[in-house]
Amino acid sequence: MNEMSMNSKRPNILIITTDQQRTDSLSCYGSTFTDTPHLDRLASEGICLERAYCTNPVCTPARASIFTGKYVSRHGAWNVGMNVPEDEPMISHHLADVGYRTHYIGKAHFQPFGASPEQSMETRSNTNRYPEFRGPYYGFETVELALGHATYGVAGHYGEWVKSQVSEEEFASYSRARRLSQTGFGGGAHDWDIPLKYHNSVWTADRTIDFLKNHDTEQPFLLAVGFQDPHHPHCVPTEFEDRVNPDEVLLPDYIEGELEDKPPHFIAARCGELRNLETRGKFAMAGQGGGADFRKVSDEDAQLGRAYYYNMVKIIDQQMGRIMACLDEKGLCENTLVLFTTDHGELLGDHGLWMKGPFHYEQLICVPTLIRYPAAIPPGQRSEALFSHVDIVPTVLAAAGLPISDAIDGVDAMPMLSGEQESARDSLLIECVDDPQGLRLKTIVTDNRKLTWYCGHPYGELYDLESDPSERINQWDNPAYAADKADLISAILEEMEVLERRVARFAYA
Ligand SMILES: [Ca+2]
Repeated sequence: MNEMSMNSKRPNILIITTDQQRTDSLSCYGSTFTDTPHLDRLASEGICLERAYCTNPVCTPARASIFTGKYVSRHGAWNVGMNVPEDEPMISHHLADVGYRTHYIGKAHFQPFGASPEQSMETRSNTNRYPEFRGPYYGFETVELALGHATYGVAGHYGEWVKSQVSEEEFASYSRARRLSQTGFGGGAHDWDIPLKYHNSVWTADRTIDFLKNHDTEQPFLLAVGFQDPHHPHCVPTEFEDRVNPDEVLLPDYIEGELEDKPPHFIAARCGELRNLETRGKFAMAGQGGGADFRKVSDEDAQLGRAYYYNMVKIIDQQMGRIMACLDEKGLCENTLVLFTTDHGELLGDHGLWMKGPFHYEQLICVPTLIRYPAAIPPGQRSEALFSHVDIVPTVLAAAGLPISDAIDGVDAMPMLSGEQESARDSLLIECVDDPQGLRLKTIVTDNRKLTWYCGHPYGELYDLESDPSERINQWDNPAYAADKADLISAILEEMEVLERRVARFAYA
């Protein structure tokens, strides 16, 4: 088969990520207080994964795993504030090698927002780099990037476009929003006077539709789309109508005293005292910003902050409807694998904590993941099988008929997704290094257990997900769980052993 006819059979790949999205923000995951008809449709035409996990609770490491198929300890981008190593092959490199057109739209966060222009292509500094810079970037032939979030996220190609549409004064006003909450704690609600037509989610969909309409149908594509929302600050355009009713939104799931059997950074984060923590690293804890005393968040503020977060997802859902309508119109549904996920979740006050960080609760690490691929995945499926973000790359490579290198940590999950097999894996890892001299933790998740090991500390976490799905009771020191604890720690070791570097052996001696 020549390359052209080979390519006409290869599927298009559309990977869509959001930032910091919880499963309960989607009605297809059972939420009753919100309604996301377009993403529900995507789920109903493919598979809804109820136990898909990220590899790390913050942006850059989690995203690097999505695109490399490697765990954090292997790709090396262990936190935010650093660059994903440029010699790490991404799915973009693999697919470009066989003739795919590769493009990235929206939020990438492969390089830091707060660094200097010399250090980072995605810095907030005004570099005059955009819109001229168009790639290549991490194997993507071309890019149209959005940097940051909400009021500090009208930047990159997206920001330059908005700037070209409005007066200087108007543009400057988009960096401000009105806080409705009594206290500032990261998760509060804000009214934002940006017209919807200039909102980041709308721009992201506009650019995606433009790409889909204009791509050369003879060439398969890999299109990665990164929505900036619903990452805090929770800003909702004042003109947005179809809102979640704050009174119907659940209050945070928190029981007084539940953090007492947890490692010390849990209570320190709740009380806004992370700066005094013995394990504090060189920088403030990623995902907690300057820290806040979450004990001061009133029920009313919590509910409103949550409602605004869910509204941000509703805006994304509407834009997903436009993208899916374009796929329909262009006849691209059959031969396009659409994968929708997020980099990691959000605590939203559950367990007394907001945002994210080294707290590997389900709300933060179990992430919405929907996959539609009519060629192999029957419609209307739900699965409780474990799936890791490192499985995305090998699954896509297999769908494209390409070999999977041993350097990739994930597995081809297509036999599970297609219903041929019950499961793709028995366990998966979440690795977090807050600081190389401070907090370092590894979590292993199995069907019914979750264990977190903290390097250099006597404490740890062990949950029985069957009897205690809300992860309230830490069984680390419970003798009744000693055998489980030993098994799970050795399972972490076994997972890590295969990650060791080994050069090729080509002779006996
Ligand atoms: Ca993120």
